[in-house]
Amino acid sequence: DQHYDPQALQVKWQRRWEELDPFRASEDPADPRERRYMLDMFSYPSGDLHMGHAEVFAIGDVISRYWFQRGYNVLHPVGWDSFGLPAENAAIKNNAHPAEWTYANIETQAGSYRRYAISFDWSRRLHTSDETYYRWTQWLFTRFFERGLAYRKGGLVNWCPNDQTVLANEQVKDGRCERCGAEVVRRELTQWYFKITDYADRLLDDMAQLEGNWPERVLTMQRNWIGRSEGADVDFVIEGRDEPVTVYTTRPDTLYGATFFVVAPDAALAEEIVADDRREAFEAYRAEVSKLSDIDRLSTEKEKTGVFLGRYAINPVSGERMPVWAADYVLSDYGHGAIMAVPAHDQRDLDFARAFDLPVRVVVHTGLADPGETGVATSGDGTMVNSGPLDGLAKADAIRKIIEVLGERDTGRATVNFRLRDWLLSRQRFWGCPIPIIHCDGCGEVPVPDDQLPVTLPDLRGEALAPKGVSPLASAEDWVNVSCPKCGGPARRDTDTMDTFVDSSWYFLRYVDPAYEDGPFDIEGVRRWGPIDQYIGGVEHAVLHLLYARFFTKVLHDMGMVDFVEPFTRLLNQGQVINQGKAMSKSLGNGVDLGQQIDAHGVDAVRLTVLFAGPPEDDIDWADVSAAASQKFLARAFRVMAEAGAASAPGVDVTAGDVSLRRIVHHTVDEVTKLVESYRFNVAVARMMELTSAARKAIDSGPGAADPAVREAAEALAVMLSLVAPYAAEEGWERLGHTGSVALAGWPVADPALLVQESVTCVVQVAGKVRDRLEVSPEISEIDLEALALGSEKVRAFLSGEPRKVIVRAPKLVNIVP
Ligand code: ANZ
Ligand code: ZN
Repeated sequence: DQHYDPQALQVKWQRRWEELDPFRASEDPADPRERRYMLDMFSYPSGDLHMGHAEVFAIGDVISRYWFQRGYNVLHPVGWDSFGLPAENAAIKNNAHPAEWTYANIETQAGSYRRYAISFDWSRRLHTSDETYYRWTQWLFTRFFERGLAYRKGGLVNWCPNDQTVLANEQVKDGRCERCGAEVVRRELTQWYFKITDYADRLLDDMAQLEGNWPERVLTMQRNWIGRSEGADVDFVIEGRDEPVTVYTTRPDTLYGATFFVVAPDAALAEEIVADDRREAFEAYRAEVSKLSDIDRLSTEKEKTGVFLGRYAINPVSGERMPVWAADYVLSDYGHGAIMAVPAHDQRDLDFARAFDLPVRVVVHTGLADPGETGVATSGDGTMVNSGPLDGLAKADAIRKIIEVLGERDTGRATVNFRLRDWLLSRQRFWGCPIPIIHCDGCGEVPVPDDQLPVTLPDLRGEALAPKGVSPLASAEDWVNVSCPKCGGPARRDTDTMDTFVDSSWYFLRYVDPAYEDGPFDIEGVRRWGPIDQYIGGVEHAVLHLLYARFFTKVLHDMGMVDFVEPFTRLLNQGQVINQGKAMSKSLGNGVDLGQQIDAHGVDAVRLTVLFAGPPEDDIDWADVSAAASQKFLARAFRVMAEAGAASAPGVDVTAGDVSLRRIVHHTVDEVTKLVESYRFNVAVARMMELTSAARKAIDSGPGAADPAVREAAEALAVMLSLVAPYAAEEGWERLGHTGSVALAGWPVADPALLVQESVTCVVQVAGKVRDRLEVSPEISEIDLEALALGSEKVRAFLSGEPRKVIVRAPKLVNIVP
């Protein structure tokens, strides 16, 4: 029976793979194979796998299976990022425990991964919500705490009113909660932070290692997020205040153009210096501003607002008195929360100056019209004017000079600023890793001793988990009240849980041995396997997970626990699967269900469709592709393998096979190898399709199914196809008379002798009569062919001087009109 029945093959081969277990990474020290570590971003168990998973895991699987075929010792593990809000919300709704929902979904997804034939090493499976895992998340937190890298501070934080929890800056997208879309508000809270800002320079500098191996747009996004800027701190005396106030500026060269001074309304300084008769107006203004997000405040479109504080600052070089204002476009947590305003050369300052009738003074002559009249600030380079000792200088020289002048008087210095803020990690939700800290009135923040980890979650369920603005853990009195590990006195556990991005910041290290008990990960094992050779996932993690994981790796490097500083050597961002030109969504009703696609066309056809649709980075519009056509191709490929298998046995002398088919086979192998290496899977699939057609033709109207070249073609096809369509490939391989999994058959090698171009015969005519026959390459260019024909002795004998016309039809014909 040569009929291709995908569903029957799925049942058969899933069972066989359980027995064969072909994808287990070897830890045998005597194993001579080179190691490779392949990782797909692990999934959140929110339900069954969807089309997005179908794409990312198909891509990762091709690479991983290719490495297996090439004889590497491959680590390709699977796990779940299994703490998080959706489980908790489901538990509240169904009066259940989040673990029930979570682990049920994990089982569903595990079954789907198996069905989808991903080459995982199932023996290394992990879940971040397991006690055996989060014990070590807590252990790492404690180490960070000891190193001063985890600390608590009060301040304004982002609060999602819907999820009733704080969010990290990275989780706020355009002023909204990255998860639920609710508008984020600001709240004054004391929270735990990781001191990622200590690593800002290294996070930036080490990107040099990633250049060319990570998508440029991810590097750019991280660079912008870290936001290194070079400038100067300048000290201004405020009349009536002893201590001068420092501002950060990237344009110290424009110091003589400063005409007013602005303080963030929410900065302590504003409150402190506001004059008595301005206090009422100021406080009303501050209350208004507290409702705004940073995005609103920084928007250049927003109308400028502010209040005069009734005080004056003194320009340290010109001695000029400048009014001090409070305005929302200055943020309290960037630089020093105060600025010198240079309206002529900064657009926001200019907008503000025009709104409140403040002076505009040009200090950089650019040749453009006066900003005071046009309303357009001139921020480019030019020649300094109205600037005392700076007059006549260009920007770079003026910056150097003014820093020198300020330095002599000790009123300023060159400095570097970062946009990056510390990572707020506390969450007021239940289903996460408890923060292993005990608060004692006498001893302060005391970490739970390592031998008492993990601090497990109290047993709460259903209604008890409903968001109340404080962590549900706080209501578990028995759990909260403990004795201080230091003094034994009464103390309370920290009741917040960690951001789930903490869990995913180190999971890739745990995979080496998820059952490891002597630390968060097996240091020796990570030395053998790390860093990850290829990581694959969505671009939505560009400044979230990927930044955090890089930070953790650097800290662990400093602790002497890993010997690399970058965890992911290569990164690939897959595109999205969309439908009818739009992201799939319930409201649009354009969702495509992975399970239904698989039921209709089979796993192989779905995988092939995803890979054939285009380069892995591009979006796939499901309306433009055809899983039915993929299924038809697979049926054709399967028939070739089955017919070849029925007509000959393994081990035939292929050198006796039909040469023209053999050339095609070896060309295909050569090309598919290069295409897979460069991740052009869609073109690789196209080549496999061409090989299938060539083999079909050889069977039907060539040397026939028994020809050794047909077997050679079918065997190469089975191995190459195993990357894309594992079920059809396995069955084909078996039909071809082989035992064991095709996944480990070994990648075919192209014979260089068969890659040499065949020659074709070119006929050269003079005045319509054949005068010579030339053996030429089928790829010869028209110019080369013409030169060759005109150079022929036999042809020249019929020509007297320059021909009137030469018609070239490469590679077969040259027609010369004398
Ligand atoms: C004077 C000046 C003149 C500025 C000029 C710019 C152009 P980046 O590059 O993002 O670091 N700034 C400083 N602290 C601020 C804060 N807390 N809130 C809002 N703005 C702040 O931006 C640095 C520039 O942003 C600084 O340089 C300052 O304005 C402003 F022609 O100082 B500048
Ligand atoms: Zn104590």
